Formats: sequence, structure tokens, C-alpha cells
Amino acid sequence: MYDERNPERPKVALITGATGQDGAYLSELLLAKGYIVHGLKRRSSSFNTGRIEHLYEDPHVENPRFILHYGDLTDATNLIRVVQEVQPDEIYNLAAQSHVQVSFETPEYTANADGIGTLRLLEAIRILGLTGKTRFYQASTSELYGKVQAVPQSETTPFYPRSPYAAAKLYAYWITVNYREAYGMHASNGILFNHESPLRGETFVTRKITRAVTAIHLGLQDRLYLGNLDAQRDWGHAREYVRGMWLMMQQDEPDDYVLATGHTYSVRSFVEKAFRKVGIDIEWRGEGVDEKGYDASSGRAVVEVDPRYFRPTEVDLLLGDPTKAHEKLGWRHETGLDELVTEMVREDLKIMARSVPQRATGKGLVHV
Ligand code: NDP
Ligand code: GDR
Repeated sequence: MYDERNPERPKVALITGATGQDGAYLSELLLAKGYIVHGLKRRSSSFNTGRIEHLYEDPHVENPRFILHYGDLTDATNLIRVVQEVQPDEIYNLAAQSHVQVSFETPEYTANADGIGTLRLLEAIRILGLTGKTRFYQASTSELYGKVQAVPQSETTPFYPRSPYAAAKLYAYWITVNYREAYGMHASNGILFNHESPLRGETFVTRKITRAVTAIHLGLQDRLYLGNLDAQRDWGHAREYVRGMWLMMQQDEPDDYVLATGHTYSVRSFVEKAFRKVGIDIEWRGEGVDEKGYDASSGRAVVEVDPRYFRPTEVDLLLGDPTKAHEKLGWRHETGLDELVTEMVREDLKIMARSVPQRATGKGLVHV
């Protein structure tokens, strides 16, 4: 992978999805390791680089180390051009329409971006004659296990996708394996279980909860509507999971690895932990019971189940077995769920308190 004639040459990485949660943490990690990092970002009518703003470099500086390119996984010629320009040592394919519920609304687009998009990148590597040089990481997912066939889930557990998102990612998983076997590419799948952080997208359940807890604490909102409270997830911290991605790319041989904590919790218990951080009790409600919301005098918040957030097919129980990653990569999760919830609530409190003067709400930051 190193240029033998120039062993000091920094490694070059291309990250698709650089503006997302994982893209931001991975960009940070690789820059800290001395890489030159190229990121793919989509054209958007609104600002979409908030998570990587702190890494931004004026393009006029000499030898920039963090460079963004416009691109899209649905555009093959664009991907070929960017890969040709960048000549990456490592590609991390993190870009995706990553919301499971949204994939039921946009199944064709999700298949195109998440499934065929992966093929487009692999083909770009092949067409450009880079199969011997460029290593490839595919962002595979515990959603592949879907209707769970065994607990805990490991690299050998059969897949049973339960959404258009998971079906698209199933194609991406197997086409990555196929290019490894057919063309000898260093192509690996990271089968990552849910990982969260203060940078998590606002419509995923953990961040939706921590933002609502914050807003309720500050008196800006009176209740939280959620879907299936009984779903169980194995939640880890995104910062630690991107390190696992990098470790996969440093192995002599490509392979597929589960990254998980090995602990599972329900959505309900995530809600309970998050409200506990700000000392607010919860009143659970079913569908449309009563109009009374958060009662500041009693310190109770209403959490109401709204069937609109139910999915046509649900993934009930995810619990990963990360033994292979422990043994072969030396990777382990460090942050437990309690610590993760604390960090997310604390950061949301900071963000929200900045935009809402405390004078107006009469609430201070609590120590979480
Ligand atoms: P995010 O949704 O935060 O980020 C997705 C990124 O992909 C964003 O940068 C987004 O751009 C970009 N993107 C979306 N569609 C396209 C497209 N058509 N072309 C180019 N870029 C596109 O996801 P995460 O960071 O949480 O996840 C990263 C990857 O890992 C995803 O592939 C996800 O499916 C997978 N994964 C995530 C897990 C998790 O728990 N977080 C677990 C397992 C797998 P924009 O910012 O403009 O929207
Ligand atoms: P998931 O994450 O589908 O596991 O996919 P999400 O946080 O969206 O849902 C987790 C579980 O919570 C239940 N749920 C709700 N979910 C959302 N978003 N909103 C709600 O109001 C709500 N109420 C209950 C869901 O039904 C589900 O069971 C994430 C994404 O990051 C994927 O890209 C990734 O592949 C997987 O994690 C691993």
C-alpha cells in the first residue's frame, strides 16, 4: 500500500459520506494519523458540512490535507473521475440513504444509492486499474440480520433483511465479497451495529430522544412521540467504531467483521436513561390519550406512542458478537450506554442552551 520508492508519502483516503456522522469522525481520525483525506459531499441547497466545519481548510493553502469533492453515489462518471483524480490508497464507502424508515418511502432511490452505488465505486476501482492499490471498506450493517436467525449475531449468522435499506445493503455486502474473490481486491465489510454520538442525525431514535429530553428540560416542548419502544439495539459510540473501520483496512488480508458492544437495550430503556439525566419522570401514554403534556410542577414528561413511527417490518432484537474483531483487530468498544447517553444529553443541552437564552426558560444546565 505504501509507495515503496517513497515510504514517507502520506496515505491518501477517499471517504464517501464525509458529511455524515461516521464520515466526520473518520475524517478526524485519519487526519490525526497523517493521512490526506478526500471527502465526497453532495450538492445541497442548504448547508450540509456542519459536522466537518472544524476540519475545513481554505482551498488556497498550499498542500491541503482535507479536500472535498462534489459527488453522488448515483453518478458513475462522477465517481470514476473523483477516484481517478484522488488515486486513493483506501476508500471508505460510508455514503448511503441510511434511514431505515425513509427507505420504505424511497425504496428505489435507496437501492440505487446504497446498493448499486457500491457497485459503481468498485467498478471505478476496477476500470481505473486500481484493484491492486486501493483498499475498500464497505459500511455494512446489523440491519442485514433483520428477522433475527440467532442471538447473538456474528459474521456467520444468516441474513434476513427486513427493509428496502437492508435489502440494498445486502447487495452491497455481497458485491463487495464478490469483487474481493473475483479480482483479488482488498475489500472488507464492517458489519456495524448501531453507533451513536452527539453528531448522530436528528431523526434516528437516540438523538431524537436526547434532543427531546433537552427541549423538555428547557421548557420548549411538552412531549415526545415515538414508535416501537420494545425494539432492542446494541448501541455503541461512533468514534470508537470508525477506529474499527481503519483497523480493517490495515490488515494484510481483507475480511468481514462485526463491530458491536455485546450488550442490548430496548428503546424504552434508552428513554428512561435519558430522562433520568435531567431528573424528569416519564408518563407513558398510548395513542392520543389526553391533551395534558409536560407538567412543570410535577416534573413529569409525556412519552406517547405514535403508530406513524411503526415500520411495516421491524427488526426486533440486535445483539452483536464482536469476538472476531476483538481477536483479529484488537478492537473493543469502550463507552457503555449510560456514558453515551450522558454525552449525548450533555451536548444537546449545550447546543440548545446556546440558541435559547436561559433567562427565557428559567432552566440551567444540569450536570449530566
Ligand atoms: P449518515 O446518514 O449520518 O451519513 C450518510 C452520508 O451519506 C452523508 O454524508 C450523506 O450526505 C451521504 N449520502 C447520502 N446519500 C448519498 C448519495 N446518493 N451520494 C453521496 N452521498 C450520499 O450515516 P452514518 O454516518 O450514521 O452511517 C455511515 C454509513 O454506515 C452509512 O452507509 C450507514 O448506512 C452505515 N451504517 C451506519 C450505522 C450507524 O449506526 N450509524 C450502523 C451500520 C451501518 P448528506 O450529509 O448530504 O446527507
Ligand atoms: P435503525 O435506527 O433503524 O436501527 O438504523 P433508528 O434509530 O432509526 O431506530 C432504532 C429503533 O428504534 C425504533 N423507534 C424509532 N426510530 C426512529 N427513527 N424514530 C422513532 O420515533 C422511533 N420509535 C421507535 C425503530 O423502530 C427501531 O427499532 C440505524 C441506522 O443508522 C442504519 O443506517 C444502520 O444500518 C442501523 O442503525 C444499524
